Amino acid sequence: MKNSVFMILLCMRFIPLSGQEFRSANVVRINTVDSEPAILKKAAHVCPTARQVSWQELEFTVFIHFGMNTFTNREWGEKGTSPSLFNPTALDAEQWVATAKMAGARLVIMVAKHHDGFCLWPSQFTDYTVKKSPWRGGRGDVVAEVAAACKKLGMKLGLYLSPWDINSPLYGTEAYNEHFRNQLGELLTQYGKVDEVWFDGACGEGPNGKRQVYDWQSYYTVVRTLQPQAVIAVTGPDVRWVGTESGYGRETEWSVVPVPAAALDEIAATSRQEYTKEGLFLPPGDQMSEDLGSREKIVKAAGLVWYPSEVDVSIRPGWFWHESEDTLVKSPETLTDIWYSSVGRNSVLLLNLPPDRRGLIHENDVAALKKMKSLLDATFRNNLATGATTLKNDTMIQMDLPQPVTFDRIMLQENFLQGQKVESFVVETRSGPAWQEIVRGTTIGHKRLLRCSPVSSAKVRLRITSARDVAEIVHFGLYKAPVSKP
Ligand code: FUL
Repeated sequence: MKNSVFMILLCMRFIPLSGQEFRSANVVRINTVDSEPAILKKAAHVCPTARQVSWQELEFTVFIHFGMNTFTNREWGEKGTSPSLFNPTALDAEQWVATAKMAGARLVIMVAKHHDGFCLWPSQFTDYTVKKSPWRGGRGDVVAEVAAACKKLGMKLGLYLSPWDINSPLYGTEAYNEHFRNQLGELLTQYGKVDEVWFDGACGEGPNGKRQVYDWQSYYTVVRTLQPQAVIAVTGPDVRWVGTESGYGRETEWSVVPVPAAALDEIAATSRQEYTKEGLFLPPGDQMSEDLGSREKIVKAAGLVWYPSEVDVSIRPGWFWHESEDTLVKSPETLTDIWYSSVGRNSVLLLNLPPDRRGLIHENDVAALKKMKSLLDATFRNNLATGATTLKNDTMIQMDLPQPVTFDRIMLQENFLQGQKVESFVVETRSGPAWQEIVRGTTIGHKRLLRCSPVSSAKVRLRITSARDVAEIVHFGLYKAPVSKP
């Protein structure tokens, strides 16, 4: 988005709040005396940080789950699996990154260590690594190969390091925290720029298993110190897990969500940049609920924070490759539907592409992605509203076209750099004397994509029926899909 730097500077201004000042409007306190309109106004002006802006603008990112599980046909590994099993015959990280790029992704998150603890780089802090495998004679480094491919192909790099570690004898003790920081340090110093660090909250130790008290704060400090531009997802302060692994985000997706009272004092005392205590950033209540940030939720909140949603999903049923799933790759139509329901619902899509035992993304997955990309390109290449005369006021944009156009897709974007404001809207066309509703929706945020039956008209308007403050719509586009399916 143009003018990003200028807008970010605007967002970093001081917001005086009942005697306290936060260093930016990335977080605000709600006071007991605040009226509902005052709360809405505050909510409307909570803004993303610079790193959240860069991340949101990626729109589409790719996960790579590959490791011991690929060779043992499992989703979660076991203790004691021999590194000798890790032996891809034709590993080509450039094929992974090129596939992601071809599909339209802008960042690749490599799973460097999954729950089984097997490290895909030769960590000096454990023997359970590629160094002990037959692959490349024990001299291989998958993370290095992915980083080099990203650099070569102009893609950003992200890294996943599982906090849960089934193999490490230190897991469950205080010493594990240092071990984890050491491994994180290796990953964040040896492979160039990293733009996303993914901490998984999953742990399957069970009631009699080991209990690790994670020192999250110290992990976040390592990331902030070594790679300050990187967002920390999803057990982290910058990016929120959408709440499912289905690929479908919420119809109503607010990037501004309530923050618990306990978090606010700490934020005021430090700054959002160091706002890192475990779980403090999570909105209170059920993370999976359909409503995280509506008026009803925010009027009862202690404070509000910009905490945008990431939709993670695998192209196959599992996160790792299984031969039996070669025929279960999601179809181009399903992938496109997921795109509309994630990128098109104010979220970033994180799509997993698991390489097979050769160390290649399977032909079926590549074919599905190619078709998805061609469907999306054929739809969005041509904005049919180009050349329209536009009339605008605070709650409406009307476009008058020289002649009728036939469209079945609508793209809306708010200037999210300045906050998220639209609560509901309707899109209408006019052929005769009266306007007719085509489609309606709730939130817009960074991007909202809507599908409808094909309609022909030379007059199209967007009416904002409810907003938290005056919204700036920076894109209102009309498109036609090659195959029309609402
Ligand atoms: C989950 C993990 O348990 C899965 O194996 C996978 O890595 C997914 C992205 O996150 O929590």
